[in-house]
Amino acid sequence: MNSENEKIALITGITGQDGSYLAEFLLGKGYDVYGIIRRASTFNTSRINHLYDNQYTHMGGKMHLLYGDLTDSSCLVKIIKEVSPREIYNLGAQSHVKVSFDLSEYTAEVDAVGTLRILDAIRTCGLEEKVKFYQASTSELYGKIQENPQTETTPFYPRSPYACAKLYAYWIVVNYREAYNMYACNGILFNHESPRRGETFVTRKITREVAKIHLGLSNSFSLGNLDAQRDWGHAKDYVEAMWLMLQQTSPKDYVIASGQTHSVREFVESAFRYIDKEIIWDGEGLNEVGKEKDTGIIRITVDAKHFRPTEVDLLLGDSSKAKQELGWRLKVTFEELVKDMMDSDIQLMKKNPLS
Ligand code: NDP
Ligand code: GDR
Repeated sequence: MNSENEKIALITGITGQDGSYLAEFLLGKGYDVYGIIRRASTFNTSRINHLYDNQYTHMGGKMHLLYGDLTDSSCLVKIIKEVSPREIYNLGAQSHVKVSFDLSEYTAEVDAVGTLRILDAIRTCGLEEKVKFYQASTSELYGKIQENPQTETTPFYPRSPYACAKLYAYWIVVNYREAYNMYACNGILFNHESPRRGETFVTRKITREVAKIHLGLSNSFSLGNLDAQRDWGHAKDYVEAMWLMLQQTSPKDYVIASGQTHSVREFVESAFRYIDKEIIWDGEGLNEVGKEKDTGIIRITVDAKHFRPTEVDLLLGDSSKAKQELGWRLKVTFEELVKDMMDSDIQLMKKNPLS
């Protein structure tokens, strides 16, 4: 099936933040999009329902969902054989850094061996010369920072089971590119967020909590390390970079980042500024508390349960290579990102205050 059409993409992790934006982007470019979804006890397609239920996409036969899992080699072979994609975007992962300390073996199964499984499935189907492969690599590879800002040549020093698994995935992509001449790229993406970001990542946790405070539904919440610094961009901008990497004449690895870094504390301040409140900070480490400047009613506490056994203190990426070779540009600024997430969470909380 599909052997003549060049615009066929297969996405693992289509139900996630990036998968949903990438599916939208590719459908907009006229692709047939196939997505692998996991069986779950409840619906897990809320981020893509608007695409799947849309008469111009699903009903037009452009969007297809198939059950599968990165831990199951035979299903990957079957899907790739059936779909015969021209581009594969491997976004599926156990993507939470802190959770990876609790689920270390599973994280390795999905994020490391899962990548190997999909590369081998491409070869088993004899498609290594036809398929272009994108791997969702990460700035977490840099971990304990060796140089600032980080580029494609900065040494890696992973600091979590998640990052160690992604390190294996990074190198197996490079190895298969060199060994089998496959068109396979690593996008080393720095943190990117959006209103569709999972609720347990720090930016979304903050925008949800500040939205509740704005609507009078809460007056406190807790965080972990306020000093961690991240290079945050908008997911919509970053999925375009994934596609651009697969449209080149030769496969390479690229850093995608905003080129600015902000602490978790600064993200909190920015979210409160959006609702016209100022937070003042007092104390240090586990004693640190943020309070609303005028009344002190709002309190943000630091709780040890959110700390990681090993932390990545600072990330700051340099995307010069992507700008020069891919023509990629960041469109959404840090302040616009916070605004987009705050607007969306305020609307969501108004509709469903218990969410
Ligand atoms: P999400 O956590 O939002 O989405 C992860 C996706 O992977 C979900 O669709 C999830 O399915 C799927 N998945 C999880 N386990 C499996 C499995 N065993 N088999 C198949 N699919 C599975 O992540 P993001 O969208 O934020 O990130 C996409 C990718 O990019 C990930 O690989 C992540 O590690 C990487 N990355 C993300 C960055 C970011 O800042 N967002 C930065 C750099 C890299 P389900 O919905 O069923 O749980
Ligand atoms: P990260 O994202 O680990 O960078 O991985 P996350 O938002 O989880 O943490 C960012 C930083 O915030 C600190 N932090 C907290 N984090 C969470 N989740 N919850 C808290 O309450 C909290 N308080 C402080 C963390 O310690 C950390 O320093 C994300 C994921 O999307 C990965 O899949 C991806 O590879 C990287 O980004 C790039």
